[in-house]
Amino acid sequence: MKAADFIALLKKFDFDSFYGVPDSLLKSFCKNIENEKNIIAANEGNAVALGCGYYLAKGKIPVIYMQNSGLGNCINPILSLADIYEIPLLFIVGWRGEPFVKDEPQHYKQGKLTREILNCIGVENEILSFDIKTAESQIKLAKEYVEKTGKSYAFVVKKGTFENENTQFREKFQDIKLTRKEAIEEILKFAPEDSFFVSTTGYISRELYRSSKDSARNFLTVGSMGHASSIALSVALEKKDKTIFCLDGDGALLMHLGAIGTIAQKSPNNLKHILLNNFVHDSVGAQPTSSKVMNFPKIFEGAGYKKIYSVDTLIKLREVLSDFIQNDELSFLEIKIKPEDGVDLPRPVNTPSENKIAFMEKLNEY
Ligand SMILES: Cc1ncc(C[n+]2csc(CCOP(=O)(O)OP(=O)(O)O)c2C)c(N)n1
Repeated sequence: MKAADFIALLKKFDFDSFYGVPDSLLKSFCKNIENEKNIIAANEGNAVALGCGYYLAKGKIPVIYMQNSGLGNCINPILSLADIYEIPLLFIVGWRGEPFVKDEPQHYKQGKLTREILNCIGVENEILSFDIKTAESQIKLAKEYVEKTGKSYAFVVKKGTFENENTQFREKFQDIKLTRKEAIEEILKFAPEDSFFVSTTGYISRELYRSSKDSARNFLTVGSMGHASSIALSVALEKKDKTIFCLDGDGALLMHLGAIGTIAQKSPNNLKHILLNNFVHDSVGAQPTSSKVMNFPKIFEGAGYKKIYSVDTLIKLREVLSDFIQNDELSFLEIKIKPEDGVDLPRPVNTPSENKIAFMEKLNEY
C-alpha cells in the first residue's frame, strides 16, 4: 500500500502524532510523516518517553515507530513508564530478519524473537496487512483495544508493506562535497601500521569493509547501534601499544551520547574517535538527526576530550590527519560529509563470528 494512504487512515482514527527512530523498511512511512507532527528521537526509549509526554499533555495516543532492533532500547520505558501509568501507545515496528526472508546476520535473532518479545512485555501485536482496506479494519480494532484496555498495541511491518518512494532527503545537502568513501580512504592512508578500527552500524562499516586492505583489523559493529565507541574504548584501554580508531556516525553517536563521558573519564591516548557527520541516518533513508543543531567540537571538548578537530573538505582533512593521529592525547575528529546512497556498498562475506576471530587474532598477534 502507499504509505500516504496508511497515514491518512491513522489520522482518520486520530493517531496524528509520531515519535520514533527511522528504519529502512519504514522509509516511505518516514517520508510521509515528514510534515506531520513528528519527532525523530535519539533512540527508541526516548521515542516512548516523548510519546508518553504527549499523552500526558493531550490525552491522545501517540504513534511510536522503529526498527525491531530498537525494541531493546525501549523495553524499560515501556514496562516502567507506559505500562505502570497505563499510557497506551501505538507502535509501528519494521520487521527486519523476518523468518524465512533473506536478511543480514544481525537481524535474524531479533527478527525471530520480535513478536515473542512484544508478547512477553504484554504488547498485543498484529502483522500489518499489505492491503489498505484490511489495514483500515486493523487500525479500527487497534484503536478500540488501546482505548478499552489502556494498553499498547503494535503493528509489525513486513518488508514491502509500503510501496517504495523516492525519499529524496539527501538533496538538501548540496553544499558539502566530501564523501564517506573519500574520508575513509584518506584515514586509511594516514593510519599507522598497527592501527585497528571499530566502526559503526550501516554504511560506514560497509565502506570500511570495501576500502580497507586488511579486514582482520576492522571490527564491524553491524548491529548494536551506538555502541562502537564503547567497544573501541575497552580495546584501547587493554591494548595501549596499538592505535584504535572508532568510526562513528552522528545518528549512532547521539543514540548513546553518554558513552563519550565514560571515554573522556578514562582518556586513553591511543583512542582516535572520528565522527563521520552527514547530519542524517543515511543507512536507512537519510532522515535527519539532530546533528544540525549540535556543536560536536564543543560537546566533546566539554566532555573532556583533549584534542578536537573539525573539517568539511578533503584538503582540510589531509591537513589535520597527521596531527590528529600522532598527538598523544584522547582525540576527536569531526568530518562533515555529504549524505550519499550506499545501496551498492558490499556487505561483509564473513560472518560476525568470523570477523571477531580474525580481529582478536590480529590484535593479539604481536
Ligand atoms: C537500535 C537501532 N535502532 C535503529 C536501527 C536502524 N538503523 C541502522 S543504521 C541507522 C542509521 C545510522 O545513522 P548514522 O549513525 O548517522 O550513520 P549513517 O547511516 O548516516 O552512516 C539506523 C537508524 C538500528 N540498527 N538499531
